[in-house]
Amino acid sequence: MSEEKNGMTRRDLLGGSVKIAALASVSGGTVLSASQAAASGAAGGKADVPPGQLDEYYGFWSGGHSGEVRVLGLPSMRELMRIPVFNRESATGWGATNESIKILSEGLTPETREYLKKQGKTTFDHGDTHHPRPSYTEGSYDGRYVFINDKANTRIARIRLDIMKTDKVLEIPNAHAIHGLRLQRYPKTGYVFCNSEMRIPLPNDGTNMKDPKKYTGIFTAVDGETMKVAWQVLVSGNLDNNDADYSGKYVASTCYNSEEGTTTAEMTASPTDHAVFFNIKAIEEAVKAGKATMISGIPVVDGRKEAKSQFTRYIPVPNSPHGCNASPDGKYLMLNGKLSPTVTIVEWAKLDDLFAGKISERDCVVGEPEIGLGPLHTTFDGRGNAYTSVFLDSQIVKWNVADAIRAFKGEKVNPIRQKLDVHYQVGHTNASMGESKDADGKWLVALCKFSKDRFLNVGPLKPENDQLIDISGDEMKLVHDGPTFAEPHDATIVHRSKIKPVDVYNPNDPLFDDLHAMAKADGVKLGTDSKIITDGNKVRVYMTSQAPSFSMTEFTVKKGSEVTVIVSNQDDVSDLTHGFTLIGHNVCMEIGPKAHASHTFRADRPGVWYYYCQWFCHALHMEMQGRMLVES
Ligand code: RUQ
Ligand code: CUA
Repeated sequence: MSEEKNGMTRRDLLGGSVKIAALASVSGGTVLSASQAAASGAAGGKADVPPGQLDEYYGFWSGGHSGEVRVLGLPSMRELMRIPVFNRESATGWGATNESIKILSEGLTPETREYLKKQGKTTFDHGDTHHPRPSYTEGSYDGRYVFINDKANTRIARIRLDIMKTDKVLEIPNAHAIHGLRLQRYPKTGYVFCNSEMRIPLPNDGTNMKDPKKYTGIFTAVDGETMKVAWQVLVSGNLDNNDADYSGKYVASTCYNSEEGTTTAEMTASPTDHAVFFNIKAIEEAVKAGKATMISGIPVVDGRKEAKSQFTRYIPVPNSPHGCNASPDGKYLMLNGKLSPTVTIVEWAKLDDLFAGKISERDCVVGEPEIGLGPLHTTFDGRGNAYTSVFLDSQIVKWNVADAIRAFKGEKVNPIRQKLDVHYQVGHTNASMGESKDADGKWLVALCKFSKDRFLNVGPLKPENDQLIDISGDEMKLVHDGPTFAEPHDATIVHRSKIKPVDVYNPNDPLFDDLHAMAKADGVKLGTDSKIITDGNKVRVYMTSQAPSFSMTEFTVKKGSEVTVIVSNQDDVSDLTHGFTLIGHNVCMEIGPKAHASHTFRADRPGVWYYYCQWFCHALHMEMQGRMLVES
């Protein structure tokens, strides 16, 4: 769209013939698709996005233990982008540039930073992402951010959707393994709710490890604007997934191991566990009144079962519930049984009476349909139907919520509408717009943990299988198999009208504040000047890039210098990213249009070292290079 706005596109730069060829392929593609659609029948045709056409939805995909987030287009299921988050990423230099190191390290606790420093590190090199959630205003996606958890190193991160880059990373103190992550929906995000999955002693400093009965779970609310922890609640049991209501009053978490054991046998001994419901206002008031205990500088209230507080209520749910999903009509919360074949339906509106002591916990349950073996997650079509992923049966089960509630009251109705086989062992499932009040019931993805025989064999490590299902009609139809690398747990599907990314960076974006300050102190006009500043042992090399050259094709430093290369991309053109790769020095970075990026390294190897642009930018891209001369 803004290709026009910028006047020139990468295709223009590459030459007119490419543009003509591209236009020809667009019209050719449209003709092809019409005939394909006719040939492939109702469901298949709709999933087909011909060459040159844009998808209708963005999909934000977790990358699991790859540590990243991926952006897919739906319904084509084409992978559009990878957003490095907790991982070290080669193409963009994420985790190595000064700007990304700052983002990855500034939110760590002092204790973690100290530990990493002793290992010669500034941050962790990996993460385990599960639940990507786009921010809300009044229950609708507002296109500002996506938030994501890191189970491996107890962190959360925020991705800015205008540039599709991570801008904040925060380690959660007092917690251990952030798994469940969901957002406040009303009035807006607002809080990012984070579940500590593992129970630990507090403080966790080696003094009180022996008795697991004294360990505790903890629930965290982070302010999504400031990315600072707002408050925490001590809880009983291991927190799993969570979700918030559509009124801003309550948030809930499923818990397994209410037994508080440490072995599998101990953890699954009891036929019932619970979901814990948090009263946001009661917690906020206690924190405001100074009634919270400060632990690691964070106000913490006691919401454990035995504390019988006004902060929490524990609703008993059959064995080890996992997924926790609020329905888009704002009325219900589905607690998925995992070891029980049931989904437990809680009505949010009953919680006022529960917290007031007028009714008991199980009075909030208005339905408990039997779905199949191993229900994990539920999503919605906005037409009153729920879709539950069933792990052991390898199925997506469509059921009607109103009928499930009638059946619970004793009426003879079967809420199950259809059971569709998926391939195989499905974890999360999510429908288009299904996590928001704008659920539109068009598409559903089933994120399968095993692909087995569905793809060409690539050795012992197989891809996962993300399947696309058309749910627009009465019957679910499987339309696409999508192999993915480790390991999308969850995905959120957002209509493209909600997301408005830019094409070119604002050169004065807060992301570049440190570079502007440094350049100012050096008397350099960032983005314009080419200058070498020598500051004792430190050398700062400021250069610009404009296709197809760097403003500096040679610079000389003394062996042992600590060199910082700062590159400012002057190209103001959509899709015109440059790179800076320095041979033999572990230096590689992306510099987007009008962006700045910097990398610091030690020049310890006398000789000639070439640097080059690694991002294809021009017919003379190969020639975009220069030399660093290191004097002995
Ligand atoms: S939760 S399926 Cu994080 Cu189910 Cu993975
Ligand atoms: Cu600049 Cu390739």
